[in-house]
Amino acid sequence: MKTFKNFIAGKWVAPATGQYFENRNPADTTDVIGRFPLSGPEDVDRAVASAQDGFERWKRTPAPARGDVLRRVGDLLTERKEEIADLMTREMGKPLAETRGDVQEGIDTAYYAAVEGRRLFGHTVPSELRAKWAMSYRRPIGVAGLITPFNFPLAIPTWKAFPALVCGNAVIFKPAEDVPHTGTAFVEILLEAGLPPDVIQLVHGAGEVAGKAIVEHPGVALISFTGSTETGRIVGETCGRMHKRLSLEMGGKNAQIVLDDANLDLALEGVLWGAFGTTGQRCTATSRLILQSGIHDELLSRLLDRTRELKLGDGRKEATEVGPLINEAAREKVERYVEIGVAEGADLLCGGRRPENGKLADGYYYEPTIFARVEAGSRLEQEEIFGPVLSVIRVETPDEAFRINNDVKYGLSSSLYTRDVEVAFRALSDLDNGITYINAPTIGAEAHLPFGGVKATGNGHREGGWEVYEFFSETKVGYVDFSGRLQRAQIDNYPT
Ligand code: UN1
Repeated sequence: MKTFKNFIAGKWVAPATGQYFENRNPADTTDVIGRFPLSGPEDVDRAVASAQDGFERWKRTPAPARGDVLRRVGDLLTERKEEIADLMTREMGKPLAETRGDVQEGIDTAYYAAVEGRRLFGHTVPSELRAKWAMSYRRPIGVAGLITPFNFPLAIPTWKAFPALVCGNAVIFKPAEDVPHTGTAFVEILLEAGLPPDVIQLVHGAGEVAGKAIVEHPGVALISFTGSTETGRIVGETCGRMHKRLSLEMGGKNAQIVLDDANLDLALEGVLWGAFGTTGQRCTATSRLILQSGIHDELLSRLLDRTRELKLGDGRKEATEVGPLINEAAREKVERYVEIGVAEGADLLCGGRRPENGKLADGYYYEPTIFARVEAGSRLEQEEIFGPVLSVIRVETPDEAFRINNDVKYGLSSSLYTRDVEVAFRALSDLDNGITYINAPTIGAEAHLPFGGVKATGNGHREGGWEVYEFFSETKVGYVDFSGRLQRAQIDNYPT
């Protein structure tokens, strides 16, 4: 079995703990990918010390030159798209079409970041005094700790690492325990593209140990975390106490609303992709389908037919539409919620079980599941499941649909299918989410737009687009007075 290493202080090294964990293919648990380090605080200490050295040089490298490294990263990701997609599917399970999309999201983010190295805009504005300039500009912050989830093993690390690096920070990266192989491939590409070795440190391991050590390390100035709301709360408490800058991207309970006037063919394709793409393991997954009564029965019956036909299997086979869940704990969580749904009296109409008759027995498979007559306010309707379980809710009016959409603690994404332009624009203003799609599913964010949610989904920051550059840099203001005399702001220009 292959043993993988951390990348610390410019070298591939074994963990100080001497401990490792095994990484297996979720579609076939007899397929072992390798052993990866279970790092401890000592490994994190060494990584932080080296990253601090790296930061001192990297922050002086001109931003356009930092961007050039990211352009080469984009080129390498483009060349190796197929190879990385394949290793990502082997380790994470989603079908190749989706892992190719995951790599593409990384490529888009790289090229966006490369160009941003030539902008990193500040503002130059008039001063209220003569012969004086006033401007704002961006400075790097320090060592950034990036803690990422399993569901987008490449794209999410790139969302965080590329803007962090272009802004001039050094990075300590801890990928989720389920996807360390993709994390390793990512760091290899960064190094091959010419990133100075002490600017990137890769520390594998468990969230409660290695992740915690990164968050609690006084030498790490900022943390960007994507994961569960429960873990995010703990990370947030530590960062608050230690006065660290923190970006959180957490849970969702996203709804697709379909009104009576909608194009049902479109709405059907949308919900199949939104609910069962990535086996429902996206923070943007469609977990609730809110149907207006006039189309409820027809859309539900067509949805059941199509869902029963979805092809479950190994994501590396081109015909597969839905892959396995990431691990046994994820599958058991789905099973618990199915039990909760049944106990709450919702109608279990399809799925609700592991594949039967020994089919696909080597992987963490679970059949795409639909509950109808789900009550607004029930646990099934309120809590994040992170699996292929869709709850269908019947409503009479758009207002009722909007209220139910908003009446959950999360606020990541929402979707509305209608042909009524007035209702569509009302949804854009009234739905409490960071992203609202009209006539498109709840998933499908693009790299050059801000990504994130409101309420328990986040803490006000955004990834993607321009906004993330604000998170990874500090705004500084410079005033230059060339009048040759003392000019007092607020006083000299306003004679009494
Ligand atoms: C996530 O769900 O964790 O919009 C990220 C999407 C993807 C990113 C999702 N581009 O679904």
